[in-house]
Formats: sequence, C-alpha cells, structure tokens
Amino acid sequence: MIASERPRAIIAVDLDYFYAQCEEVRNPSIKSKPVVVCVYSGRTQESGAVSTCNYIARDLGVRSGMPIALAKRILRDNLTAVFLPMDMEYYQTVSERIMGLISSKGEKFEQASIDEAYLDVTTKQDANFRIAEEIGKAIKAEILSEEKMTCTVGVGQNKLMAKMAVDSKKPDGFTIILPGLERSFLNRLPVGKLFGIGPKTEEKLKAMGIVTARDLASADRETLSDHFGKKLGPTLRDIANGVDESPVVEKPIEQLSRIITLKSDANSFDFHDVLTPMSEYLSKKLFSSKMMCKTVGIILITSELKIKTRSKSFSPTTQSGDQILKVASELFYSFFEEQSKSPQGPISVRRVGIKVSDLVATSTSKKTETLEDYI
Ligand code: DGT
Ligand code: CA
Repeated sequence: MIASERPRAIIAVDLDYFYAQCEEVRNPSIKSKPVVVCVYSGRTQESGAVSTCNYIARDLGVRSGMPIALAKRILRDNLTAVFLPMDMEYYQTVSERIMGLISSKGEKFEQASIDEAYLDVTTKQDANFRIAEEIGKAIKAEILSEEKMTCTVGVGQNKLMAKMAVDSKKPDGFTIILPGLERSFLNRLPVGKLFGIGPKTEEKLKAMGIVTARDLASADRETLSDHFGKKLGPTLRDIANGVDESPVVEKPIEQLSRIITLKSDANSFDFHDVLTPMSEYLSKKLFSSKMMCKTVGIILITSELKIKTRSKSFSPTTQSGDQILKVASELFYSFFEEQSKSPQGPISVRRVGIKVSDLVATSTSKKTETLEDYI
C-alpha cells in the first residue's frame, strides 16, 4: 500500500473442490461418499489422473494430479467411492452463472480461473472492512442458495492478502485480514505457504537460511536481488510483507467457444442439428458481452483425443447466430471433404465445437465477464 492512499478492499472467492462439488450438486446422493473426478487418457479404464476430489476423498489421501490407479488403490476398501469422468461443459456452465453473480456485487471484477475470482469493493468500503464483510457473506449465501454450493471467501487490502485469507481456511471458509495486520498474519508461515512461492523458490530460500515469511520480510534486499534477479528478488520480499499493488483487472473476452460430445462418433458431417443451439448460444453471449466477431472456428476432437481446428475470418463483423452457423457448417463440410480424400482414411470424431474470436466491442462500455476457452 502506498502510505498516503487509503487501503483497498478486495474480496477473493474460491469455489470449494469445484468439479467434484458440481458433481455432488447434480447428484446429491454421492455427497456423503468419496467423489473423485478423473481425466481419463482413454487407453485403459485406469489410465489418467485425478482432476480433483471432495474433502472426504482428500481426508483418505487422494489428491489432484494423482494417477487414477493410485486413487483407486487408496480407496480400494471403500465400496462407496465414486469415480467420475470430467464434464467440462457442465462445470463451465455452473462457473459462468456463479461468476455472473459475483461480478454483480462490486465495481471491478476479475475472473482468475474457472472457480476463482477477485472483486474490488473499495468504493463501498468503510473502516474495518465491515461492508466488504457483508458483501463477502452475501456472496457465500447466494452461491449456497442459488447453486447449492459452498465456497471460500477472503478479504484483504490487496489480491495477495485476499488470496492468503482464502488459503488459510478452506473449505467453506471466511477470513478477513484487516489493514495493518498483514505482517502478523504472514510472519509465522513457512515461505512455501506464501502465494506465488513454489517449491523451487522455497528450496533456494531455505538454502539461504530464509525459512519463514518473517525471515523473508526482513531479508537483505541486495542479497535477494543477487539470488533471484532485480525483478523477482524485491517481489519475494513484498509478498512476505503482504504488499501487492496489482489491480483487479476486468479481462476483456478474447474468444468464446462451445463444445459438445456427440451421441455417437461421427466420420462424416451428419451432426448439423447440434450446431444450431451452439451458434445461438454464442450469438447470445456476444450480444450480452456487447461484442462482434471477425472469425468463426470449428473444433473437432477425435476418438484418439487429437484436437483439430479450422477457422475463417470475414467482413463485416457479426453477432448473428445464422452467420456463425453458416460459416461453421461450411468449415465442417470442407473438413470432412478433405478427410474423405485423405490416404489415412476417414477420421472418427467424438466432440465438436464452435469458437468465435477476433472480437471487437460494439460499444465502449466495459465488460465484466471472462469466458475462457475450455477444451
Ligand atoms: P479447493 O482446494 O477446495 O479449492 O479445491 P478445487 O478442486 O476447487 O481446487 P482448485 O481451486 O485448485 O482447482 C479448481 C479446479 O481445477 C478443480 O476442481 C479441478 C481442476 N484442477 C485442479 N488441480 C488439477 C490437476 O492437478 N489436474 C487437473 N486435470 N485438474 C485440476
Ligand atoms: Ca477451488
């Protein structure tokens, strides 16, 4: 914080065990069981990794990134354990609704990932973050009542402290770090617990005798710069001091996409019917984001999980569902024409999608929404 400025009030929201919680919401009967969401690589029933799992599975030792075979071994005596494949379309839809809800509560909104966001509520702030607390609690209550989902909320005077507040108590947590209390909150933490400090940096710091945030907060600036460079060195010290001036930035939407799994694999263009709702969805999203697109692309995911894309740019820009549908259909048609002539024979396609990109604003008004590609 710059001393003369009054502190900002930043809220961080992180949805708990997001993909696994989405699965619990869809099927509440699994809520009391270990739930493991898997990214199957497709070769065997067990090849692939754990994407995430609920806290019941975590308590038993399952973790994100772990091989599915290991998670199955850990849970082998638990006959109730549920293993599910990822369903990104569904998680993306839930995320979009929740992000809409959060963004409506503050003036500046930044979506950091599919399940994390920051909200700047500085102008609504009073002493002791009382209004920020109210807004944070309202966000938690609304996500619970509207989506039946718990989340963790942190409040601090910058994004770093809001995030540290979130990480200090999960799941279903709510933590406020008042301005001035940053150092006492951070001091006792090992440096590896500070947001932005990974295992490699932690090791390097340890070798220099810097173990806790307290050590790092008062470490010699020159020594840090010598070891980590002129940019990272001072940043590390700032992190340990709870200093972070990065603003909450509303990221402009760069592209929008919609992708679905076909009822059965296709080796010709016989899925026109699924393209109409996708084009309409993209058209509506462009409209609500006050954007027009210059490029329409298609996405095909083969049964071997290879991704193929084609795109076409045009003028003038469009928002029209019919135009998106027309260009996408032409691209799909030529793709399969091309494939039919390929010496490797016809291709088998499992998932298809449409992407609109090269977006331009229809007005100068700012957008408050980010929808990322989710292949
Ligand atoms: P938490 O700790 O309650 O916030 O749990 P999550 O599951 O929400 O974890 P988070 O916020 O780190 O990640 C959000 C989502 O991203 C998560 O639901 C699944 C996905 N994800 C996280 N880590 C991995 C990973 O190692 N591999 C894959 N494929 N997906 C991951
Ligand atoms: Ca999360």
